[in-house]
Amino acid sequence: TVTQVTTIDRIETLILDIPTIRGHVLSMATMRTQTAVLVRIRFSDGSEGLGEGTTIGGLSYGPESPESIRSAIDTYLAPALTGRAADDVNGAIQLMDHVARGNRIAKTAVEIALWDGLGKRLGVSVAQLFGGAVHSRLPVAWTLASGNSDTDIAEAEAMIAKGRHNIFKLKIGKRSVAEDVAHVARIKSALGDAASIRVDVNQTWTLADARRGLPALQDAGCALVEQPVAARYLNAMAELTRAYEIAVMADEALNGPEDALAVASRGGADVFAVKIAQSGGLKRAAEVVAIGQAAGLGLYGGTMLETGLSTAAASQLFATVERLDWGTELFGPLLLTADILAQPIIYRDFHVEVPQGPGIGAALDPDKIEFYRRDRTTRVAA
Ligand code: MUC
Ligand code: MG
Repeated sequence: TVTQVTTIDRIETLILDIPTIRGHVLSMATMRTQTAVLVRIRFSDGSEGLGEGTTIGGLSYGPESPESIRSAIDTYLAPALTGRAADDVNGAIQLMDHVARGNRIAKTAVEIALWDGLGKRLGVSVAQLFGGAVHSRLPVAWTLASGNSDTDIAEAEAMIAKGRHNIFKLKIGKRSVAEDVAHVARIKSALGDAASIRVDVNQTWTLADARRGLPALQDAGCALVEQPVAARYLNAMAELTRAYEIAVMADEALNGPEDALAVASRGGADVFAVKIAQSGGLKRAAEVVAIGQAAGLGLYGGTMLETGLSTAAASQLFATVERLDWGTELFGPLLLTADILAQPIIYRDFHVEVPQGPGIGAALDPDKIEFYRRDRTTRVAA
């Protein structure tokens, strides 16, 4: 008998633009839509795998844009992978690193689809492929970023009352340090002990700003500050980590395991925000987790504000991590006006539930895909 090896037949991409439920005001951009690059891999045995890559605010967050993600996949990654053995995920990861430098989000979107396909063919979850889930649900934060303190307080109170979130990340860095600290202090004093308050500066402060900002945030009851200064200023990150009790979290500084090692060995953070896309995929994210664990750092499951698809993928990986001391922020689908999954991700009792079922545990709603796809209008007009 001849055993047919299942191969990668086709790798298809699609761009979706989905409006957010409100303006999401970050130091570098205000988001009114989120753009997701979807990947669908068709395998020779008829099985399929789904993946997704997103960034935040076009090219303002990092070096990849939705358009570059799509073109990296279509032009370089897909042709290299087509025809290869479907189950050889490690081989695909190595080949992608060989044919393309960087482009971590693009590689992640493809890698997720490979894991998803493998899990579906084997009838097991992606968490199982990573050794098995040790959690069925994960604590989940919400980001307050309406741009207005009163709106943020009302939003947080509603979230607490609904039992949806009691961990809040405030986006700061757009206004002066003094104004930002006053904003954080107002929100913390309104919510009190009912909420854990953290901030994300998204690299905006100088070291001098941060030297004033961190102790003031600490006095205001803020528990953690994420990426206060530019990612490359590891000396400054290390100084801030040593100097104050408030926890310092590395986010943009963590582009994969090599960065994780550099940040950990330089003492550049108390906590790692682990993002599957910024890490360069689920496997690389697992390596970032391992380095954080080995260094005795706190861990947090980060997001690139993905739809339910990559939120499902991320939760599969984070479900395998023994301790996520700072929880997760896998709230991406809730910031969007539409969930593109046939069965939306479940948020309950201040947690996100890890989807069950084979692969990443997610299926698309075809009507939503049709409605939000970027090329819909051009196709209709043609
Ligand atoms: C970031 O920098 O952490 C995650 C949550 C959110 O609101 O924005 C992101 C990006
Ligand atoms: Mg961040």
